[in-house]
Amino acid sequence: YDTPSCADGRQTIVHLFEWKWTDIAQECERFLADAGFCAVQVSPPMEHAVVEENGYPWWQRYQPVSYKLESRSGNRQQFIDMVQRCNAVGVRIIVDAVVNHMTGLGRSGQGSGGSSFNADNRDFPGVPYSSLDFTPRSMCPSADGNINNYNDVNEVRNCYLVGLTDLYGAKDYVRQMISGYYNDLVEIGVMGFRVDAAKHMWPKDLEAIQGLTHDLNTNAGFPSGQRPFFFHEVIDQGGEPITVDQYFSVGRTTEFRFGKKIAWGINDFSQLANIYDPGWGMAPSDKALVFVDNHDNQRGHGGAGDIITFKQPKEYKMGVSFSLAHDYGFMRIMSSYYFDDSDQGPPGSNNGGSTDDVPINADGSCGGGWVCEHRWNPITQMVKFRNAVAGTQMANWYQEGDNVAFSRGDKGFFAMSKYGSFDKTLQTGLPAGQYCELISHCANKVTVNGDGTARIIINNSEEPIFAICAGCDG
Ligand code: LAG
Ligand code: CA
Repeated sequence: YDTPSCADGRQTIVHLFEWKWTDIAQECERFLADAGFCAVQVSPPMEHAVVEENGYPWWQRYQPVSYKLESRSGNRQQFIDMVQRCNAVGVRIIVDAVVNHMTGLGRSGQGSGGSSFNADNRDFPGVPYSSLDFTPRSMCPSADGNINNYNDVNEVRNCYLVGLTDLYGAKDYVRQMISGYYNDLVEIGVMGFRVDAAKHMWPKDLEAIQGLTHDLNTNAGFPSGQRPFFFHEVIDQGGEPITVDQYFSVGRTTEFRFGKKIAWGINDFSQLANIYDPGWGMAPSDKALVFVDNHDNQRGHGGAGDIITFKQPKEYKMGVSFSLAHDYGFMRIMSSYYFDDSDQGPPGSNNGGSTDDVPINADGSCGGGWVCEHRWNPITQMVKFRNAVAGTQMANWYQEGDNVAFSRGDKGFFAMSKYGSFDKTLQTGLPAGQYCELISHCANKVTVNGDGTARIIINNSEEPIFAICAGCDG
């Protein structure tokens, strides 16, 4: 479950948070394929609650009503069309799977696909689930039924996460419904799953559900016998009994400590060494799904604090570029929309209507309130770098004050200077020759000498980043 089936050795996924299926299909064709992205993580595609009183927030999509593919991002036909068009250009789809729970208590009415439901009666006829399919209250040790004490594993996994009705994953029927949802998506041609709130599910239940899930669809271009890619959202920052290693048998885990270490390191470059800290319990590289920020912690929800986001563009470009140059983990890029309020849904959603399209400006940036970090120049360019250096290790580490540099085997060399002015001869580890600097799109050409050294010059205060790689033409 650990290995993403990327086309052509591609190394990076992008979360197109709250994008519509029609826009994602276009983005695969017009940008992501050429830019060398492996896959898109999409917002939860299942039918969800419609939360008018909070102005149709983004988080209504984390309250499932049924597994019908009818959501704010589009309908089933549009979802299928997106998967087929993205697969056709070698870009895969990863589904955000919300399977720990259904809607919040107190909620009833109709979901985004028209199914009725009543959470207090545990009645979700669109699946169908009844009261028999939810964790018995007697198994939850907390007084009010909610998760309050993160030191009690039974509480974290058997009680209500922020008041959300908790599915009973030990039950065969529940496992069949969830794997049925997965199999429908696999049949359509998706590559894998981000399992939402996996910390709140028992690993043995996840194992059973995944065991019932089919191999990837060969008609969608996947090799025969290939298992879906799974990564589990486990917020482990140390100090709690639930740790990422408990999930290694069922796939990768989100590594929230990575984003913190990047934020600290961008603040103080001397902390950029040893980003992977096994002593802190961080997942080993081949088990880690890494990201600088995600849709929760960028707006103060799960795992927030000490995080850099698009709201500090220069620091963010440095943090994501350094991460992409690094050899730790499988990397996800966040692609956001602008917001003032942490509940706020995507552009267009506040009127209850559908999400706005994503307009692309003449200069390649996005308009209409979409940030599109994945189209920011250094980020796009470093995605190419990561593909080019895949499989190599870091070497020739250099850090002095506000400057840092390192090589990736004999395939690439990266440097960064916090205030954008650097001029020094360093060992690059590269074969002699002329190289195109990637961030400048080859406006800067670099000569690597016979002994592997090169004069590294950075002179750009907004994008103070330097990268060269073998076979990269800018
Ligand atoms: C996750 N990780 O474990 C998601 O990444 C996170 O975004 C989800 O929470 C959470 N699990 C449940 O899927 C989000 C918001 C919550 C929101 C929840 C359900 O961060 O704030 O809760 O989705 O929509 C909301 C209200 C709560 C309320 C609850 C139930 O904010 O105040 O208690 O709904 O009605
Ligand atoms: Ca649970």
